[in-house]
Amino acid sequence: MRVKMFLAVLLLALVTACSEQKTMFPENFANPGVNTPPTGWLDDAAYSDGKFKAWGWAADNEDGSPVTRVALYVDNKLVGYAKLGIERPDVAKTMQRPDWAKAGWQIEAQIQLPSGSHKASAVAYDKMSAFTILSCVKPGQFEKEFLGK
Ligand SMILES: [Ca+2]
Repeated sequence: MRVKMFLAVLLLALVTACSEQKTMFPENFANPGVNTPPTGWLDDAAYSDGKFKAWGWAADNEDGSPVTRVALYVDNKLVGYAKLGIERPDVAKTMQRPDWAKAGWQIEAQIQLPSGSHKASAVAYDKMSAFTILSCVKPGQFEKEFLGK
């Protein structure tokens, strides 16, 4: 119970720390003609048996969820686009946006990586092609390190 509470508070703190994205909401409600880029998170990335996996969530103030596209990069090279629309009731609840319940995304891609450290990053796009490089690990960090084998 305490762990769940801690995780909920941690998630809220991380989300709140995305102050640049968060402060856009009230402005946008006041100016419905203004489009804002998506928000979200690269939760984790891993590599095993020649398969790269990454997952997270992304949602858009105007479009809700899922977003239009999430592109994944490894060592700054595009490896593919994530499967979208995965259920994330935790995001909808924490962000108080029922229309963000399908914000989850994930990707599995067969790629060859040498052993050692690699960096994954994800970019989410909305219908207007506004985009956000998703934070990972902590707000403002845009690359998730993982090991190639
Ligand atoms: Ca938008």
